[in-house]
Amino acid sequence: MSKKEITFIMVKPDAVSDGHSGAILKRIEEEGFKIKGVKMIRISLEQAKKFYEVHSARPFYGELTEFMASGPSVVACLERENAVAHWRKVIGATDPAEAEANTIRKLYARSKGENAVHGSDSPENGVIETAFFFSGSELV
Ligand code: DAT
Ligand code: MG
Repeated sequence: MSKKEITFIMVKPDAVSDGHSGAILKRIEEEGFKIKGVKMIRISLEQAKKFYEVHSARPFYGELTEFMASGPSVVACLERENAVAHWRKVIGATDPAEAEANTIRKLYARSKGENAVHGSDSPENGVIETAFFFSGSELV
């Protein structure tokens, strides 16, 4: 039996602005995730730069961090068996043009840069990224 795991996810500013937050939260519940914490926030440019520091040498870093600070995002911590891998499967490839049918990015993303949602890439980062945006008392 595999153990429950947490992942950190975001509904990015494009999907919030395009009115997809509700559909994405519904999909989260349909996929069997427990929502341990959720809130809408406007990420600052400083937070975006720190969150995506691993990509700081990439040519799209400026565009990415400015986009993430451009409007409200929904941030959440989700729990499930294999939460990290399952969420990555549900969201699909980074570029919506390459994402499988019915994945969140295929359904809702605008482009590779404005791609609707984030998901942690490992269980370790699920914990680290959750702690970046949530205090203990904000998680159930
Ligand atoms: P993912 O979000 O699928 O984990 P990633 O970690 O490689 O993808 O990149 C983080 C974000 O950076 C991604 O969601 C969108 C943006 N990004 C990645 N590659 C890009 C590119 N070639 N052009 C523009 N934005 C890009
Ligand atoms: Mg990533």
